[in-house]
Amino acid sequence: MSSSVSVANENGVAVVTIDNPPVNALSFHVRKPLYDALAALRDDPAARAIVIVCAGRTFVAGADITEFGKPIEQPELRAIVALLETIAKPTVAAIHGTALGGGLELALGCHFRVADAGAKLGLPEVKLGLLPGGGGTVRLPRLVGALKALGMIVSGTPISAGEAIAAGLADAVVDSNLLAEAIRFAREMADRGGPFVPVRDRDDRLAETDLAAFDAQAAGLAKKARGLEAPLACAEAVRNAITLPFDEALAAERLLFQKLVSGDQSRAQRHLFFAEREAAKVPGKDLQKRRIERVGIIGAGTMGGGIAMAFANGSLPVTLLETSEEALRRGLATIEKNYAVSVSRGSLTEEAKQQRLGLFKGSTDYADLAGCDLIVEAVFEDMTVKKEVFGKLDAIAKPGAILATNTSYLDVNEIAASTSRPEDVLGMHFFSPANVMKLLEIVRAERTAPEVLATVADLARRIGKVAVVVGVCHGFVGNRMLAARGSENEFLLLEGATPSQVDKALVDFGWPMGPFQMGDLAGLDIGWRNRKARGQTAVIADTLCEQGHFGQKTGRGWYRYESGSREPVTDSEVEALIRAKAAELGIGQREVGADEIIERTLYPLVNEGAKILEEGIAARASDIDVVWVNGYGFPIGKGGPMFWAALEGGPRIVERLEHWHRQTGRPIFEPAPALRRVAETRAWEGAGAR
Ligand code: T1G
Repeated sequence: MSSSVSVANENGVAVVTIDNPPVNALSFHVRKPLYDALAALRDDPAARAIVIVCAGRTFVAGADITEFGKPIEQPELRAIVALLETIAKPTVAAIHGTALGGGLELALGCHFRVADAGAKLGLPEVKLGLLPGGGGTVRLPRLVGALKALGMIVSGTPISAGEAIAAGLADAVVDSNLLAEAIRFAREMADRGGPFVPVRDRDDRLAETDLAAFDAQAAGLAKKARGLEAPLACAEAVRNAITLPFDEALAAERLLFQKLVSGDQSRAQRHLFFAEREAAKVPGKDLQKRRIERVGIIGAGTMGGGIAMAFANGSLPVTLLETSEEALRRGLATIEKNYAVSVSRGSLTEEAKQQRLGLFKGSTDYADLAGCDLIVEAVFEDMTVKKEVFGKLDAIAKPGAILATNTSYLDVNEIAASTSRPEDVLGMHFFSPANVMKLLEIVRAERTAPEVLATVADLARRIGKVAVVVGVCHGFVGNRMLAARGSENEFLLLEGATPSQVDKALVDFGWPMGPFQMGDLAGLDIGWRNRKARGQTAVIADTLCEQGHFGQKTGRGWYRYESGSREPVTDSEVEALIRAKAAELGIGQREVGADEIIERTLYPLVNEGAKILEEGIAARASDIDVVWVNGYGFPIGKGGPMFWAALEGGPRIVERLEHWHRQTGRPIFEPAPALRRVAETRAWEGAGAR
């Protein structure tokens, strides 16, 4: 036996235990002994039945993602599943935790699946730009039907044990003693006697498929793929399960998998999987994380209310502080309305809504925050106001409480320095709506203690956020790079592009929407206020704001919006305004192509990321990718700006930046030294600060 796979015999039932922390991934050092053990047990008369179970916190959570892109060592998962299906005696998968990907495919190779009540079962490969490559696209439809399988595989969303038994994926669900119950189940099956039909030979659920309905659902899902190949391949593979004999469908799945796994999109999405986990790691040995059991939020406006909901959604009691009873009432009413909308949409039960609302306590007295372990301020974005708040917090917060500012731009060092406890101060930059957006920039000030960072990074996971530790500068990582991405927008318009041409170029690249539509959504007045505060101008946007056109909220901005509609409609008056401004400035008009738009928006984005790396504001290039994919909608199939830049090729980006620098003389196009280094080494690692 090996340390990863062991076999015991429980009165005639063989128990095969997989032990490969942390998630029992099907690494080669698991697959080989597992195959050998099953081959031996197949012919072992002392084993009347076989149970496969996992040690640790979860059943097999998938193939070992770190093995992709390297030569495959035999036996592959497919061979193990094929072997399982030659076993005549009953085989049972005992599932706890998350049976995902190759883990669920292993379980599908068994005759039966017994799941712990808290278990989840799913095929999330699409999130890695893949499809189930161990037979899942051909076996799952045979148990749950093609339409249910299509939804599970294209979404990648796991289902609960209860849903699994209702769908026909699990054969029993137990509340406790999973292994004992699975052994008992296996023994009962052996006593009952066979034959035991392997999943591959079960066609009953497939026979009922309405192919037209399947194709209609698949077409609807394809519309949401937004340039991603994996969702389409998933649907094709499941359709093959319906229309082709098993072995042909299995062979087709293999070909589709091989194409995806070697493609850039899957490499990009696998890069993001590990990048997200790296970004939340805080360097430092044995950091003593602090207990966070009660959170205080100052400010019940849009951000404060959203932040409060984010913590309540993570089951943390929240004290919400406002300056007046009226403001507090308004804030709490908005929170209740938001939860009510979720209930009406079916994404939250009424019971869960009441449970979460029960976690809120309102107050207008700072003294009520004295018991909080973490206090986050989300007051007006003004340094004087922030310092006043932190002065009060310094006076009332208990020793060891973590004090966080939600500022988007202000200097967290300056805020920390205004307290007697700078080591307990940091930034927690949420993105609006804070109860929805995944990204949380954890802003590390100069004196923030490492265990404070580690505590907040851990807390971020608890409330379902994707955390990235960033340094202090204007706009930290995301918003600083956003400014770089948008710095040429008006120049492009003045030279001849229209807002819809710029937006289309970026949407065709894979963004959910372009910068002008995004501006209308967020409100043009926000940028206008920021520009005025910094003494900056934008000839066209400022004019729109002076005319009171702030975007969707006023019905007009870069586009027009029919009442009640969010659909942007080209506004001829805006285009006339752009032409008039260009004429005033003596700027000649010309065709501006999509390639130029990408070069003048996304190459400065990458260049600013390179500067951020050099300055140590981000520890890794992959951290920057995590920020942009989770906070700004950078297409996941391109892996984030820095991963994409490596695909584009540093030399080409440098060459084009130099071209636009010569054309315009604007510093935004001056290639950063780190970018030049990447152009030489083709890798960001080591491109940071020397
Ligand atoms: N392979 C390798 N490492 C993995 C891994 C995997 N499948 N899953 C997790 N890890 C590492 C992770 O990088 C981290 O490492 C540690 O385990 C803890 O993970 C053939 C082709 C299971 C829900 O997509 O969704 O099967 O940072 O921090 O929050 O058809 O991990 O500690 O060094 O995420 O408790 C399909 C991916 C693979 C599941 C646990 N399976 N994993 O979440 O811990 S492809 C998946 C997860 C496949 C087959 C196909 C989550 C989790 P480190 P964690 P967690």
